[in-house]
Amino acid sequence: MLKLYGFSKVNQGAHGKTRDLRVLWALEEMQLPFEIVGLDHPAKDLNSDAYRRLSPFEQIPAIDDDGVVLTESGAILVYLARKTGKLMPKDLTGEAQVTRWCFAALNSLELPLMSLNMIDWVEQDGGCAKYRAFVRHWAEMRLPQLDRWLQGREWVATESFTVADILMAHVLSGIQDDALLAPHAQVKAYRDKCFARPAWKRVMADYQARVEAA
Ligand SMILES: N[C@@H](CCC(=O)N[C@@H](CS)C(=O)NCC(=O)O)C(=O)O
Repeated sequence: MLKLYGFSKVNQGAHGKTRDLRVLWALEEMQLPFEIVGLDHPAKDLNSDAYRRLSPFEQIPAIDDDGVVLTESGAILVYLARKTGKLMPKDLTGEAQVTRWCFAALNSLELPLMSLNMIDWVEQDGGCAKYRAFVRHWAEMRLPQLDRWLQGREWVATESFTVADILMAHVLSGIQDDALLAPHAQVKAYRDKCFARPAWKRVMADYQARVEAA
């Protein structure tokens, strides 16, 4: 049985946003049976020798699928899609488009959006104003570009919902400043459409009931 290492307890700020949700969402969409191994972040469960052997950076998520051990949410989702034949086309061209948009989500979008959040987490007194303005401009460039790409498209990579949409929607959910997203109607509508999926709602309800906020 596939094991997913996810949080059983995590700090309040990260609760409901953690990357194990990407894998949980994919598993729910795919209706693939699995068991959750819950780790307590404040109790340092991620820093044990046993967990480090699975996850070199001591992070969530990780999977152990009968001996296939993987970390990195993007790699896990592509593996699950190939294993099940779901949420990704089976032909090389379709698979390449999905891979392209997985990388776009985790690199071109997540990097500036996450960097902006990090500045705001640590910087309360405006001391990094110049750096923050630079990073915000970086984030601001990507969103209209994505908005343009989404015009006339239902999903980001192919005509059907794929694992790339899970990653893209989850990355976009990290936007903390509504003003950043507001001008980009296509991106907002796309994000809302992804999170309206019944599989996501089931996953989130289970997460809220199961994962403790510290
Ligand atoms: N690139 C990794 C990032 C994983 C990651 O940042 N995980 C966070 C939770 S969302 C984590 O485990 N943080 C705990 C820590 O670093 O101590 C992925 O996409 O899976």
